[in-house]
Amino acid sequence: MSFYPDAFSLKGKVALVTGASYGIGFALASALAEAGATIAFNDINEDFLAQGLAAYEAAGIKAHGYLCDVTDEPAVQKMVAQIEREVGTVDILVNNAGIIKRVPMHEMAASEFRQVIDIDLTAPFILAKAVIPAMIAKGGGKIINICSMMSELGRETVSAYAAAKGGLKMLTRNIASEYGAHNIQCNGIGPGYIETPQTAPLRTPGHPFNSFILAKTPANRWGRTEDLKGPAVFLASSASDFVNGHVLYVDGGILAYIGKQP
Ligand code: NAP
Ligand code: GCO
Repeated sequence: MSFYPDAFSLKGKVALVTGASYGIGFALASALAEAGATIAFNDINEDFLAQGLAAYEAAGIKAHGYLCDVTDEPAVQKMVAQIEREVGTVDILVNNAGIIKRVPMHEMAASEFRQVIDIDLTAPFILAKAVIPAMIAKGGGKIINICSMMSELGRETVSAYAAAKGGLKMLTRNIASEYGAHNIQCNGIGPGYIETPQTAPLRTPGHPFNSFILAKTPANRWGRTEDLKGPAVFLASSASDFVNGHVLYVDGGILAYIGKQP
């Protein structure tokens, strides 16, 4: 096998991308499909699932869609078993589904905090637990957890999200540690500030956060979901077989930069 492009090929692989009807998940799944993977994805909302299937079809991708709440362990185990029957064993898991609640911590209800932790941290555990046994039996696999700037930094109003994404970084490292011997590589992608529905409230014209982020980003722009495609294919492919427990930040340089002088 020549190194390039074979090492980056995902031909014959099955990828499960959670929460991938649109946004970052859709872009990641599309990239994996373009590299040859067969795509399975889920959504918690039937209408969004249908819209996602139509969007994949419009992009020339035959994706397999499943209605599933990633926090519901029995439902996740049932979905993974259905994927194994209908598509094949999951070779690549991308834990993308996630939410954020922007509330000052002292005003946040514990139930809101728990909901963010449940979706952004407990669910990646549930999904990884569901796919790892078959990956071990198959001789290996890839798990990619979608982390965040908040895996490294805090800011006002995102306490639950930062706690979850910080935990997700350590869950990534622990899965890498516990299953590396089974040829399972678990890594993270830490997107910077990306133009998606999740950040739309921060990008309204004149919103002070918009100029703030541009001043904190050496690239002087918001990220686009396309910026995440190459890192995803790399971490899903055999080109990264000796990369394990790493979080690849795709942030335009935010974490390296003190910020533009006012
Ligand atoms: P988004 O536009 O809000 O999409 C999130 C997706 O997750 C939606 O498809 C949503 O489905 C799904 N989802 C939420 N809860 C779910 C559940 N319980 N079960 C199944 N699916 C569920 O978010 P995004 O901006 O694309 O972000 C995707 C991931 O990247 C998240 O983990 C986010 O934390 C992370 N991230 C985003 C940015 C950014 O700047 N956008 C930066 C760093 C990291 P519904 O639409 O049906 O609710
Ligand atoms: C926020 C944003 C961020 C991004 C992303 C940054 O309110 O600060 O939503 O959290 O979503 O996680 O990496």
